[in-house]
Amino acid sequence: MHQAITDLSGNTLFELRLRQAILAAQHDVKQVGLLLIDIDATDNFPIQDSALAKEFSEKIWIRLRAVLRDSDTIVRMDDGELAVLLPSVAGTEDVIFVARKVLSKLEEPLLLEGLKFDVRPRIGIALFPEHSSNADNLVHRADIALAAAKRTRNKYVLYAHEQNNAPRAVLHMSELRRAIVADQLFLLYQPKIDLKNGLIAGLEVLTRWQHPELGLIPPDEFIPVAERTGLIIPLTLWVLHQSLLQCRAWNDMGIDIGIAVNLSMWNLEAQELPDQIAGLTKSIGMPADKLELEITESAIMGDPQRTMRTLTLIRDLGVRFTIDDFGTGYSSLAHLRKLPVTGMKIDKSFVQNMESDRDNAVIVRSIIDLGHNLGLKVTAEGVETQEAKDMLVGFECDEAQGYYYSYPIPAHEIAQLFRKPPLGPTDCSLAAASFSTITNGRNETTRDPQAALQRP
Ligand code: G
Ligand code: G
Ligand code: MN
Repeated sequence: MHQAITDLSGNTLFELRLRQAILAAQHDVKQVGLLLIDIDATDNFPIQDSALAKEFSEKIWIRLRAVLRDSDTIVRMDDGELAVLLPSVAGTEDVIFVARKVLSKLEEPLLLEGLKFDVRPRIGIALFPEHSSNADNLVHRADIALAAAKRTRNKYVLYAHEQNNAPRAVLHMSELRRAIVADQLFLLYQPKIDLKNGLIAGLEVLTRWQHPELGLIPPDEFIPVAERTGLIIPLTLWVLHQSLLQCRAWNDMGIDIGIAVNLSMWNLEAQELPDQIAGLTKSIGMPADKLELEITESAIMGDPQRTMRTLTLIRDLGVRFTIDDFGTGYSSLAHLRKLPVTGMKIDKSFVQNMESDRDNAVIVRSIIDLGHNLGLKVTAEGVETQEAKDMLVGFECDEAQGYYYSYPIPAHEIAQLFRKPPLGPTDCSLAAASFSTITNGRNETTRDPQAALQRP
């Protein structure tokens, strides 16, 4: 089968099979499922080694065959992606089931010539006729879903019509309410690094929504819904509760670290928030100084007097405040001085391209000086490169956060970061150094999967 297919042009044969399947399904209540699979080149995979690459793709093929039915077609598309055609499925649940099966099979580490490689597949899913009424469009739809999977770093994404036109209009309040109750929300943590010693200084808590049909939804999409509908209040309490519990668990493991939770403007307008935070920290048994709250400039400017009262009450509990996305809002600097905040985070739009954009570098440097003159700790977010990091060190910035150090990652990976030698707080720049040796071709020394995990 492999031979027969690779001898033909993949895309042509696939088109034929797809049309056949669609014709058949038109006379049936069944649907046609399409999986587009992309296998991430793993960090240490020597792509130049064509013999090894060939063996790699053959092994992947064998794995796919092992979990699929004989009636399913696999094709390597011209752009290197693998397409799997499921000619007769009952609906989305069937296809997702197959996608999961494929993922868990493909994800087993692969041994080639005595070397172990991680396999990181991502799948885009589309169905006929649910997502498209013709073959061409179906492939395109699966491709859009695959792009979404890569973008959101989700293992699989089912095509949703809304992905075609950027903002998703269909997130409903009732669904979000259910999501909070039904544990569809989960938290990721992104380290903030102390630039003086390279150690993890704190963790920002970032919320994600795993929607049963739409896949992973980023906060940019559901937080506005939550704010419009008032659900931001229970959502934030859920986030605070879960992350404080997690923080407690880490502390019990000997990991001494604090968390930073994002708040919305609406949170600061709720009179109950100080009492709720006091209640949570007390019942969970976490000192309030392990909690930091990130608030945007616009949140504070909404109703300065009222928010000032709330901020002060919460600050008096021992909780710290940081101004988030600094530089994007319209804060009055005079007002800023009076706020009970201890830190500011420079918005990532200034930091991301500061190596090449002189204006941004000047802005970043000025914000750092401004922050220091106000007695604030300054954190740069969106640090993606070593050059940016080096510039920030030169500017005497206090902390850095960004993909250069780590993506937002699940709690268990945070614990592993801390478990790496030397014991105690993890040296993140050390993790970065061992990663770069991995990317320079085949790694002869010990490979550290945890170090590699944190970086693109
Ligand atoms: O993690 P990501 O880059 O997708 O976050 C996008 C935005 O969503 C950020 O501005 C972040 O502050 C915000 N965000 C993430 N989680 C939460 C949360 O739990 N509450 C609030 N209010 N905002 C959040
Ligand atoms: O607005 P706020 O600062 O809360 O946004 C934080 C979000 O920024 C995180 O959720 C994370 O997904 C995103 N982020 C963190 N580091 C980087 C980075 O280095 N580059 C980019 N593009 N986004 C980042
Ligand atoms: Mn933030």
